[in-house]
Amino acid sequence: MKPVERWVRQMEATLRPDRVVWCDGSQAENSRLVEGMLKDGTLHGLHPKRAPGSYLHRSHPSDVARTEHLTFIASRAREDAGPTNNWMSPQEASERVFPLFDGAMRGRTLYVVPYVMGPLGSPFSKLGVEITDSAYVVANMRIMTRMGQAALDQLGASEDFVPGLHSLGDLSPDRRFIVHFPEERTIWSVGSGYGGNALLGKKCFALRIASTLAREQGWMAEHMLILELELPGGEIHYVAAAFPSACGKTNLAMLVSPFEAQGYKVRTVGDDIAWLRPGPDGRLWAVNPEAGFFGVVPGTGPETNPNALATIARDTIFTNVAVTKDGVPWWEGKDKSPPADLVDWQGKAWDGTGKAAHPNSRFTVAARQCPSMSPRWEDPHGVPLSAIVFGGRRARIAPLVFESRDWVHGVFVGATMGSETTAAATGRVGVVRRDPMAMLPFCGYNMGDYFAHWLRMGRALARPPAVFHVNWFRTDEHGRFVWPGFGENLRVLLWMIERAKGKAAADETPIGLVPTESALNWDGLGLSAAERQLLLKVDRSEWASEVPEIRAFFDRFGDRLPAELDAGLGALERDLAKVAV
Ligand code: OXD
Ligand code: MN
Repeated sequence: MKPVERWVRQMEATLRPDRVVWCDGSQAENSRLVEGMLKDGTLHGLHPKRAPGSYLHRSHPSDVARTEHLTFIASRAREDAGPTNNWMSPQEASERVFPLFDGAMRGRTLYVVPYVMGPLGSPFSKLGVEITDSAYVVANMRIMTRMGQAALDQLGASEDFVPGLHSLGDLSPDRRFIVHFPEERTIWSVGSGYGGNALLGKKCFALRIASTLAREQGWMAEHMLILELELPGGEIHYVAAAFPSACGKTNLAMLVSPFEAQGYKVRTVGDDIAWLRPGPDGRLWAVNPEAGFFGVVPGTGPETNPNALATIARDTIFTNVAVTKDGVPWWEGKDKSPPADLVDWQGKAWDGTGKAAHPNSRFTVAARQCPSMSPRWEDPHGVPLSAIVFGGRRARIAPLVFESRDWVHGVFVGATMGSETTAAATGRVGVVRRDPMAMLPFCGYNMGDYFAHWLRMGRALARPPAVFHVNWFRTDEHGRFVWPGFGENLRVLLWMIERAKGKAAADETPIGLVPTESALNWDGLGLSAAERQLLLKVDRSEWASEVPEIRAFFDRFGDRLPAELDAGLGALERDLAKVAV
């Protein structure tokens, strides 16, 4: 018996399903699943002409986002999970979590979902097998990964796969756990059908487990989009950018160039996860391990992201959006005025107050449907990076863009990133939290060790990408965003590429290199001089007021914090003080 068969047999004995189905990923299988879900109410059909091949799923109202407080790293030693992760001992997981799987699939079907993360046939791809009792999860995994027979063929009789056990359980948050065993490379998830908790290839494998594998094997698993930027004359650059959840990664990855006519083109490689490795040429190479997009729907409109709008025009699974009586999906930001006959995300007639679509409602759609995909998005070797960008959502403090002085300083900039929380995870929205490299909820091990790994990777790169920080979200005294964002973000990307090539002017500041006003193209934006200055301003006293909080954050890592980062904070503090006198 093959190792994967042995594991499925063992799990069957605990789960006790009525039926076992090995998924082949075919169209016929998907049609059967969809038919069943339409019958049992898991899916609702949508308008055959205005949303062809698309469906709506309404999740349980208590199961609409990632639940970080119920997400655990079950390493043998608590210190290996580190201070930013919830830790559960493997023993406690066996006693508290595993029993929730006992008989959990009685009366249900157990689906075996073999999948590949990364392009098929790429030397950097990895295999996973998810067991689930949710047909919705199967349908989503088919879009988000290379799922089915091809994965099973690639796996063969190998033991080298990440087993992931998922059951909806009773969907109660009291019995919901998402547990990762980094040493065993195993995932258990019970009590949630929500994407980030239940599609185990995504956050659980491609970030949390993959980050631990990457550290051992000398690569990196990051919460980053990857985009391709073509300059007039055909020169091509790739940029990877890390932003916390729901901060515009998908919009940036699918940016429509306002300067297309002049030969500046932007294409998409990935919108959420990047696996990075040093190449033989000393550069850092990036692969998107996913095959689809699981994106935030609200705010997706003709001005903000026309490429996403075109992508989701058909063959899309919508989760928790609103819908008209005749089945046209709708969400805040789709167009100016909501249709009259809307049913909200919970299936109730919408009275015009509150949100019609849930703020974390999602689309699941195949990447190949996106008109802006790069011809290299499935390149088995990936694409070489010219720049890495970190970004947060900050109403104050952070300027539009700055460049770090070198890789080590870039690691410091990433490690000290702060951002206001969003609806992508349950909990308060709009509170500033440290979210290093946008990996706070996704790093599968001690984040102090993760910083050390970043520093080590820099030493392995003869030609490292330049590292930047951006903030599209600075507001004025009336609380309005100053920077227009979306397509205009290209102007900032162009400054970065010029910097990476050793051109474009910048001013030294204590936090890094900020563009001189004339180095950025402001033409046609209609921004006043005061607005331009606000966007580029580095207010030393504001930054100084962040230092104690950053220090307290760093202190949590004790002796696992690399000395370079401690030194970086000391240098920042001294620089800020110097100018203040
Ligand atoms: C996501 C997230 O779903 O970051 O990508 O929450
Ligand atoms: Mn994400």
